[in-house]
Amino acid sequence: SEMDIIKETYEKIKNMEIRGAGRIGRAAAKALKEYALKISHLNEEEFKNKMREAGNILISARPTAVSLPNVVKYVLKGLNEENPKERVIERADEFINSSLKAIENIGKFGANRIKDGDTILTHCNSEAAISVIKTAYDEGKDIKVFCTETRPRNQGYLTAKTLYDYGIDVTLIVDSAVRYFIKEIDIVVVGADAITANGCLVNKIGTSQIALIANESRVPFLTAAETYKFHPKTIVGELIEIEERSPEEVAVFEDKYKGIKIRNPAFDVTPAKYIDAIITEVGLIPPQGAWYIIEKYFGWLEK
Ligand code: RUB
Repeated sequence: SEMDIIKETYEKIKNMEIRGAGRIGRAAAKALKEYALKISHLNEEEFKNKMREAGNILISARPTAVSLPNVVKYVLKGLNEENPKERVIERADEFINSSLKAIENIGKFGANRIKDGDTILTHCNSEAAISVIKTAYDEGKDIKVFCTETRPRNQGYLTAKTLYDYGIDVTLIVDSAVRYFIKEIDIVVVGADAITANGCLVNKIGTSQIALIANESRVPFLTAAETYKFHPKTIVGELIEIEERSPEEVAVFEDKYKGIKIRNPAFDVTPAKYIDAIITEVGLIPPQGAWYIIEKYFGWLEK
């Protein structure tokens, strides 16, 4: 049916075939665009209702990465403009293009913080953080990168392979080895699933203990976050839901041990005080500047 593209994208995001906040956002924009093209024969009222319904389905795929509701809202804003059918398609393309451009700018700004000879630590698999690392490398800086495995889904393997393919000196470590190696690390750069109004970072589970370790060792901790990773509703006091995924991702025991409880939160919250800077496509900001970004890019008290 016409809805297939929405359902398929929903499934791929839910089962993490498509993952990482930026990729999730672009996949949702692309699905909305393709769906809009498929249902463009409907009358305007029906078209709008169907598009809103599709948006809600996509948003329900994963709860934490704010890129998902932010992009759906961005695209569907076109429904309230003249020529809504064309506008949603244009806005989907606008988002995709500007999000790719944002990654490029984040790379340039972030690379200014990487010095020749630096060893960088990253966690999980973030396009934005990888852009910073690749750009520093492209500038001719002699860099090394440590990647954590990122249990339970091991997204760190993806990062290690991507950087290795690019020609960068990469070392893979288990998540619990961060403190053991911190004295070899000059700077930490991670991505973001969401940034709150008070400058906290929501990112892959384990990020906050890395920030704590970096802070204790006076190693700068930076997060690379496009402006659409900022969470507008946190400005009115809304909290971000931390996704808890299936226990099977962590361990599967024989029946005798089924009573062992397993918890599997996918993300955690890093307090603003452990973050040296947030690298956005409009520049580096202190975590205290998060409120300003939300106010400027999402409008005060967004509905
Ligand atoms: C991915 C993750 C990434 C952010 C940012 O978690 O925590 O650090 O999404 O990624 P998951 P990007 O694998 O559970 O989706 O910079 O690519 O948007």
